[in-house]
Amino acid sequence: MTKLTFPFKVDIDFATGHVTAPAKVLTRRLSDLQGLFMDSAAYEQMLSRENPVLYDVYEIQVPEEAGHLASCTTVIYPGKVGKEYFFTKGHFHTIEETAEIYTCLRGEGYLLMMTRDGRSRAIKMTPGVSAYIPPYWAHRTLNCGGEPFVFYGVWPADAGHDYAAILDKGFKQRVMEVDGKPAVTE
Ligand code: S6P
Ligand code: ZN
Repeated sequence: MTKLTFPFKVDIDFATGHVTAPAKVLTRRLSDLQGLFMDSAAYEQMLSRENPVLYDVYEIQVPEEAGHLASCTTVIYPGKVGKEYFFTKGHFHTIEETAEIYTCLRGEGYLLMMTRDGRSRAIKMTPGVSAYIPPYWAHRTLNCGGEPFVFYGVWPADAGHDYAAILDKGFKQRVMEVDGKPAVTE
């Protein structure tokens, strides 16, 4: 760290995930997740009609340097592409030795994790559940409920995002609606 940073606070609205300044909003729409959903025909059909927002990320701004902690809320809206619930792109951290903590504030979802050598884990997320993503585990979240799924994540600010492997090979697990209920499949 080079420069002294001063303490600050933000207010988080648990219902909407909105964060007061200093926060940056990143919006991901259906068109930003090309090639990631299993049912590509359902994806193309949906995209020909609409381009909904799948999730918003409200990132609390800190220097992207070792020593700082970055954090954000993510709000995944309810919906499906075919039978598969709306999810985030998913990523490894560029500095793979960095962990992350996700705490659910609202709604119902899953945190999916996998390693490059083929291990996988899924954690069900409901309000109050705080999940630990250890170093080396890629992570993706999804909303399997009928309301916005909101969680708060904290990670080393210099960790970075590596989306390449997920865009190339996808995620090991998927969560689909089967008989009206979410089912985790490999
Ligand atoms: C960052 C952290 C989250 C995600 C966000 C969106 O390390 O894991 O802020 O960036 O939930 O997911 P994604 O996969 O689109 O970046
Ligand atoms: Zn991350």
